[in-house]
Order: sequence, then C-alpha cells, then structure tokens
Amino acid sequence: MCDGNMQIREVRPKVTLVVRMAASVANYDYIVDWEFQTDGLIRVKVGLSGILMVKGTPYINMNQVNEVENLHGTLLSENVIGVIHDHYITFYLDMDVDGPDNSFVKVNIKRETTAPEESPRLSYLKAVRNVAKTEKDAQVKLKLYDPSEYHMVNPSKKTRVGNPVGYKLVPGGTAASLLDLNDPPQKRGAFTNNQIWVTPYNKSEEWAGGLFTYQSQGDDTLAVWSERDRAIENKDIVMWYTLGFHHVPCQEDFPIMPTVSSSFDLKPVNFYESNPILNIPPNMEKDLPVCNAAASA
Ligand SMILES: [Cu+2]
Repeated sequence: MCDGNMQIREVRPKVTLVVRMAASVANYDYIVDWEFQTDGLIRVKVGLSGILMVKGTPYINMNQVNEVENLHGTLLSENVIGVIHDHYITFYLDMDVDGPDNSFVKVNIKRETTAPEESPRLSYLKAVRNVAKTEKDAQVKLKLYDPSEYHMVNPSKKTRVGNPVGYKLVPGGTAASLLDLNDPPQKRGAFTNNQIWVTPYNKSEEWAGGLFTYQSQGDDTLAVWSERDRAIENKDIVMWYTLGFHHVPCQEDFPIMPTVSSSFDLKPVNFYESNPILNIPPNMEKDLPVCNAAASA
C-alpha cells in the first residue's frame, strides 16, 4: 500500500484461536467461545439460540388485549405468548496471574474539581486504587456514572517500571436481576445479586447456584459462601463474573431464535512490558491460510 512517500511494508493480521463449547440447557442452546488473541486479550462470547419459552393464550390478535402489560410477554402468533424472562451465565474464573497469589483491585475513576479561579478547567479525572481486603469489598454492581476498572494483579510481581502485573475484567453488555431478593427463584439464583464476586479458592465452591439448584432453598449459593466475608488479599482467589440478558421476546424469535450474543474481556493490564504484538514476526504470504470458497464447495 502506498500513500505518497509513506510505505507500509508489513502487517500483522489478527489471528484468534477460538475454543468453542455448546451446551443445550432445557429449551436453549448456549454457545460459549473463548477467543485467545495475539495481543494477550481473551474475549469470552456467549451466544443464545434455541426454542423460545412460550405459553398458550386465547388471544389471536393484539386488538383483543386491553392491558398489554398483563400479557407479561409478546403475542408471537395466534394463541402463543413468548414470556418475559432473563438469562444469566456465571463464569468461574480461577485466576492465577503470574502465580497463585493474587489481589483484586477496583480502580475507581473519579472526578476532581478545581478550586474557584484555579484554572479555566472545572474538572478532571483521577484513578483511585482500592485493594479488596475481604469478599464484601469485591462485590460489584456495575454503575455507568461511578465507573471502575477491575484488575486482578499479582502484587509481588512488578514490571520494569514498577506496576504490578495484572489482567483486567472488562464487562460488556449485561443485565441485572430485578426480582425481589427474597423471591424464591432469586434466592436460588442469588449469584446474580452482583455482577462480580471474588472468593478465596475452595475446592467445594465450584457451582454458583450450589450443587442442587432446583428445589433448593438457596442455602448453597455463591451469595451464602461469600457472606462469610473471608480475606482475599494476596491469596489464591477466584473471580466470578455473571453475564445477563433480559429477554422480551419478539416475533422474529419464534419459533426458533436468531442468536443473541454478548461478551466480556480479560485484558492484560501492565502484564507485558509493552504492546506484545510488536514482538511477533510479520506473516508472509506463504504463512497465511488459504481460504478458497471454490475449493471447499
Ligand atoms: Cu431468552
């Protein structure tokens, strides 16, 4: 490629290793992709497809419905309502960033205001690091106007200039439960009460909803374990991230849903001394995979 005197002589095409798992859970199929990228980013994607949960109704047209909210869903076809529901997928992230003993750090981004007449500027930003000492310090409800970064660091491993090596959790589109905390399904699904939890590693604490979720009283969930408020600083710790979807069905979701997806990232934060891609040799044409539609047809 040429632009005047500037010549770009080499490029590094994005290369991603995708590890895919698909789970059929009741009426849905969940496609989970772990994407390992050359810049150290791990992107975790979830795709939802399958067959919608529906209920029967005497209605065959919306002109028969007086109170639309009382449908608690959408009329998808004659005599079929797709009911409003949520999906939550909790990721058990047994982090070991450059060794087993890690700390969870909330890097809170705050507004500083200038003193009167100090500057033409009225406000600027600063980042306040809060190292979580116990489990309750690490329970996070996401807030757009009180933002933080969520770092998992190894406090005893430093970069050349002295930053602790780490990976950060970067949430993407997600959802939080609106049910009453004491509602039986919410007690069983209490792992959705926060989007992030951090617990000390414990072999018996592996499933966020407990071993027997259905028909349980919600007495064996992540929320119950974390109530002990154990120490988590500079220890072998587990981060839990819950990705959620609210689902108000629409006619296109019936009878089989197009895939709905979201993701979150695990991204290096001072883990490398500089951009790791710069150390990767360029790909030559002979190294590239041959993608030929005609050959595979
Ligand atoms: Cu759904």
